[in-house]
Amino acid sequence: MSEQGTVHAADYLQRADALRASALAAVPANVLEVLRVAKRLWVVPHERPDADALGAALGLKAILGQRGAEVAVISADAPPAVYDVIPTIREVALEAPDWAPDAIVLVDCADPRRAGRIGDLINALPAATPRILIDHHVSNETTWPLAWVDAHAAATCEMVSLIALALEADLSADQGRLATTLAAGVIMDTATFQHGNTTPRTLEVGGLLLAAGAPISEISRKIYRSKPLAQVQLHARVLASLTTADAGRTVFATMMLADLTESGANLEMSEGIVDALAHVAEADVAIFFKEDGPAAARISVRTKGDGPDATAITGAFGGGGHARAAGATIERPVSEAVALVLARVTELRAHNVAG
Ligand SMILES: [Mn+2]
Repeated sequence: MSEQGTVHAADYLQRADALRASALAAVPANVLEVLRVAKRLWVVPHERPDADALGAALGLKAILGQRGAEVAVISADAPPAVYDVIPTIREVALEAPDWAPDAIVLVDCADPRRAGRIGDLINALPAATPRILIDHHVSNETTWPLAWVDAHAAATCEMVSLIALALEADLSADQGRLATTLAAGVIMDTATFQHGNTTPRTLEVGGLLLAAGAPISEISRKIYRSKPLAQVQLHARVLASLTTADAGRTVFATMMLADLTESGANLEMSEGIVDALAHVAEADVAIFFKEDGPAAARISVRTKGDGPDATAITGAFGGGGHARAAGATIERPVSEAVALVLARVTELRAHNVAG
């Protein structure tokens, strides 16, 4: 009987050997070569980083660290407290180190603009500094020559796990802490292997990380089923604003900044609300509107079944994401953003019927 959270060395080595050939086939050779030779790297997640961006960045730090490289993980925003589930989360820096990198790696996004103020630092580096991109977003249209974009990967952490195998790194290192770091991202982006983005390879990587010491069940509970009281109260308040449109096929809710202050919650505690909206069985589009100042709203969109492509909804407002989960920022007050986005969804539904 195997126990989660402990390293099962023989099982791990067998699984690593079984997956290595497909890892080597998947990771572009030019990306792998730069990762092999770089001695000092900056690894940068997108702004407002989630467990996949943080896990991928910190996982790469540990993997390249095994090869003797010095790696700084630099984030525009501090990691939300819920991601303390990642054992090395304190290694995230909010400022660049005093040394220049000989390569940078941008993870879980398409463009330095998504990395906020750290993206500006990347753009200011000498043009000769190699820039690597590792991402799984279908909306990624990068022109960087050193890019590995795999829209079939469930998570960037799935891709980084394959990079580890290709570089012959030990995913079971540090009593399973590295495996835990990468598993956090896979669990985040698949909702613990529940989303349709989960492939046989995702489960193989999950099995590999489990054998390497990741406590899958405990990570999932900490990310998805453990919340402070103020957060549950915030969710109750926001879900009370639930409204339907398009004859019930669209559900949406709004969160004003006053909802945060009055429930004693913070912005990161709104995580998960859009997924609760998506629970409505009769709806195939769920939209969560968050007030982001007097003239800005952030939207998170989930779609299912015959609902339109989520990136077709958010793309109209300069956003991006995946077919079933996407987001955007709209420079309008929430009430105007609601009207604009609902009109866009109705228009896409009409187009689907016509097309
Ligand atoms: Mn991701």
